[in-house]
Amino acid sequence: MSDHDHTKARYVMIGGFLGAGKTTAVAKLGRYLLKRGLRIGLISNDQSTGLVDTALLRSQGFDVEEIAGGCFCCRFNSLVEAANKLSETAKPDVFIAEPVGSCTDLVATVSYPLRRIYGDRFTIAPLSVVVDPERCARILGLSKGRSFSSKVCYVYRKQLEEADLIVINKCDHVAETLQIELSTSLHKLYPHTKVLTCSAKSGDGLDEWFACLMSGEPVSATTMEVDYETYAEGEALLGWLNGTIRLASKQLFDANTMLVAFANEIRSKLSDLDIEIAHLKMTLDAGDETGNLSVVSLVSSEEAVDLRESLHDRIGGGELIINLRAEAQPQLLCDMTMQTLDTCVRAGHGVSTEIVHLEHFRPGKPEPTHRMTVKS
Ligand SMILES: Nc1nc2c(ncn2[C@@H]2O[C@H](COP(=O)(O)OP(=O)(O)OP(=O)(O)O)[C@@H](O)[C@H]2O)c(=O)[nH]1
Ligand SMILES: [Mg+2]
Repeated sequence: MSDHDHTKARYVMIGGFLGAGKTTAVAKLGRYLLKRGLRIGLISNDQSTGLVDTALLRSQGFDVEEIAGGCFCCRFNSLVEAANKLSETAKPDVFIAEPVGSCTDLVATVSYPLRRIYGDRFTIAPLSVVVDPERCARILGLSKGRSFSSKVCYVYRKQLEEADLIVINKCDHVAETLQIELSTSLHKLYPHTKVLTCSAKSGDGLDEWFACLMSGEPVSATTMEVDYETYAEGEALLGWLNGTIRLASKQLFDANTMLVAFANEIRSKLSDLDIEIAHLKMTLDAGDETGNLSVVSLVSSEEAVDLRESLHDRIGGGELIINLRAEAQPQLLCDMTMQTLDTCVRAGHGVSTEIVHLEHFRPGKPEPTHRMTVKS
């Protein structure tokens, strides 16, 4: 921490594909910095509103500003406004920002512009790109299994290419042989990029990564070439569904079991249609004074559902947030999810449902506010 410039706030961006473990890492980094006496401000981001990540981080006691309705690069001014807003209240020493998981070209569209325009206020940390080892191994062709089509993989590879730090996450979950194989491949493909290995869940390897974030410099000697047509098409192959649904029941029910069953049913339906899930995440907030949530995640049609947080008691209702991103038509995702909600939650658990907010779409073509190259 000795290199930390106390006159300027540090801007840390934790990128990586959908479901890689960014939010889990953001929460860990937040706690790591708080323990060291630094003030932090968190910024979450999505193409739409009703965000699981914001709900999850707030439930853990963090102050979070949310930029909804577009990615950081396209809403650069909102990013600066969010930072200003946090500066008025929390006065952070460190901003931790999580960009949308289907976004790339963040160095040219966010890091450089921040440094050029607001260099008197921010120091920019190296850009981390977090990877899920199983997803990454499939995309690099090291292992078999359902993956995405080539244009989605283009976006994935561009994320890796621009990273200052590639962070192989979830090492508690995969065999060491896979970690080594992946690390060797990534070193070969991106020889100038530092490759780290960690588990955001267990905490292994995080100190080394976080120390790099606080003292390291961005590397990026050249600007990455990006074909914005392919990028836009790749991003738009992913369908997005964001829904907020009010649940109520005359009888108390076990929300944890219900959410897991609901997620399993969605997985099985999408799997039958040969659709790959990028990330299905849901929170159920009972709205009681404990602030506890039930949270589930599913990061591939081939993975198991992860109950990340549990409600301690049975509940009589609450607010369910659903964020689903998968390579499929948004309308299909929406119809299938609502139908499953109906059979699995309403009929299966005797819970009534009321839609508060529901939208499904494909992300629009990225049109960055700024795009600055090394030489500009
Ligand atoms: N086993 C294991 N699971 C992890 C680890 N880090 C994250 N996860 C799980 O991976 C899933 C996705 O984690 P998130 O932190 O929400 O991922 P994200 O990158 O923020 O996802 P998006 O915001 O949708 O792009 C959740 O089920 C997490 O519990 C890890 O180190 N080990
Ligand atoms: Mg996240």
